Amino acid sequence: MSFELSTAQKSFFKEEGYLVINHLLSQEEVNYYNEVYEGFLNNSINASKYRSDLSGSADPNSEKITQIMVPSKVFPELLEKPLHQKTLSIAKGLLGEDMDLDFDMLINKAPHTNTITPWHQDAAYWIELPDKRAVSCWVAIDRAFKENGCMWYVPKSHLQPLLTHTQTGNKGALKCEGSEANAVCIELEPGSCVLHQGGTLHYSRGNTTSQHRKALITNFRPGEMIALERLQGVDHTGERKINIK
Ligand SMILES: O=C(O)CCC(=O)C(=O)O
Repeated sequence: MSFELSTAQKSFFKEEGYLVINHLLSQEEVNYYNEVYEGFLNNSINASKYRSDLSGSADPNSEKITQIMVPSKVFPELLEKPLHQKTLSIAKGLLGEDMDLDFDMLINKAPHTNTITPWHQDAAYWIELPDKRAVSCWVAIDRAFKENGCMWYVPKSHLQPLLTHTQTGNKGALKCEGSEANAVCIELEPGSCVLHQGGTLHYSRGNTTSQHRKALITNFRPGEMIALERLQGVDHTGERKINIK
């Protein structure tokens, strides 16, 4: 399933560090992901060993930001479906034909949990690799807007060195300095997506609405780099390894 990008889109991603692609998925496709997502959230698809609360809360009865790593390991049919196929094609178009799926994840902000995802650069979560090309594709399954926690990016931040990160809460998310003042807010319709580079500084506000804010994220890097990660035992199944400077 190939997905063509224009030269302007490729240049924007390279220069700004992020790129919006509207209507990646049809409504029918979004319905499929909603159903599968519901299975993960209510545990009828059992991914409990890959599930944690990104908020760092120690209370298992009040999950605020549900993070489920590697959903396609538990439910492999996802790999053949349009989201994985189209985002792989986009990753190849942006960063080269050697891009491959490194990992995927579900991140849901439950209603009225009002918990931010702190400012961070994804590369802070990763081991040092000689080839740093990487792209995350954040696909909105629900409409994403300011009040339920859409993504915010600092343009061109991927061109700067990695910032100092610290860990929040009980094995919670990493965080660094960042501000909405120099960021852009990316509101998305269901089935639309935003891509970002490994060094792009980003964050999301908490969910103050009465609905879920579900996102399905795929992450790609060169096949050779994935092989190097696996040799070092890194498979993104949930263990938090920190690259703190
Ligand atoms: O969904 C969120 O709130 C954060 C997602 C994120 O940080 C990422 O996809 O890298």
